[in-house]
Amino acid sequence: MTSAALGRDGAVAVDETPEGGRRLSSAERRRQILQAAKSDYETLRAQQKHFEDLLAATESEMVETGQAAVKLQDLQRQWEEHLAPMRTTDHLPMTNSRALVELRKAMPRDAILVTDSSNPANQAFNEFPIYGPKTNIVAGGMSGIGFGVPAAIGAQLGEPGKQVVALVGDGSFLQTGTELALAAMLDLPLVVVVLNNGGWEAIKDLQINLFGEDRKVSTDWQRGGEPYFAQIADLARSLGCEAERVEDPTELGAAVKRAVENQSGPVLIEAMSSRELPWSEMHPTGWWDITVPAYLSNTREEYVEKRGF
Ligand SMILES: Cc1ncc(C[n+]2csc(CCOP(=O)(O)OP(=O)(O)O)c2C)c(N)n1
Ligand SMILES: [Mg+2]
Repeated sequence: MTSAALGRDGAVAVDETPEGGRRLSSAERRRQILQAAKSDYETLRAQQKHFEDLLAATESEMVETGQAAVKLQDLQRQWEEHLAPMRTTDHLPMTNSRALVELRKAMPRDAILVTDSSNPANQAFNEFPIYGPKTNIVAGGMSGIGFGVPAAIGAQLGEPGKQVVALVGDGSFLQTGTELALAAMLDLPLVVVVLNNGGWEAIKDLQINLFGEDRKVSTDWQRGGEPYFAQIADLARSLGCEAERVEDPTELGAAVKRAVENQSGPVLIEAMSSRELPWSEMHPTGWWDITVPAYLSNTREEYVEKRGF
């Protein structure tokens, strides 16, 4: 018996078994396996198509019979119920959900909302009703902090007849907020609402939830052991904007209305918002895929379970 070999030139030596039966060369075996896999794949694709057709037929039946609308209304009701406690609370500092409710009530219906990144943007995405096309500009999946103010300046220049409102976190504002100098020079009647919670709260909450309370790093701004807050309204005034700070959520709507009425130049509202869990937590609607190291075994197990794969 000689052994089968695939030569460098691709030539295959075929062995004979002692009984004289022909043994397959490794290339032939590989070919057979690939052929079988291909045929399995084709069967699966055919089944997938079959189920897709069934699903589409069921969905259109649900739309035609009105069941889909009923289901959507029910989901919407559940969502509103879930949001209600954080939307209606008078807790100080105010929750983002409450701020969004007050902002929506005070903003003209056709105003353009420009969001930045982090919790203010993600919560607006999930919680803030948008009534018409082209009235919400977002940073998209890249979600780079600092998008909001420059994008809002562009939107206000592009749509001089509409009110543009930027909604920005303090950490995001500190990246590009100095561009308000340009808005002041151009007398743009832009409104900027900054939710100031003294830190990079979304990242802080992530650090706490995934790694533990003792693993906050640089996100919970402090100076001399005390919480640190940038004086955002003062900074805006120094650049030539009108500005006010609001601490009580019941006063936010009136402040936004004043800002919208003031068409002589940019107005900034600094709304002091929650920096501690659970008040600072956004309502999760998806999965932020941040790996938990194996040495945090309990947290990791929970993470893997919630991730679902
Ligand atoms: C350019 C860039 N750097 C870092 C990040 C990561 N990041 C996402 S949210 C966030 C914190 C933003 O803080 P803030 O705007 O104050 O919102 P908060 O989470 O406090 O509500 C950071 C640093 C990012 N999205 N983009
Ligand atoms: Mg912040």
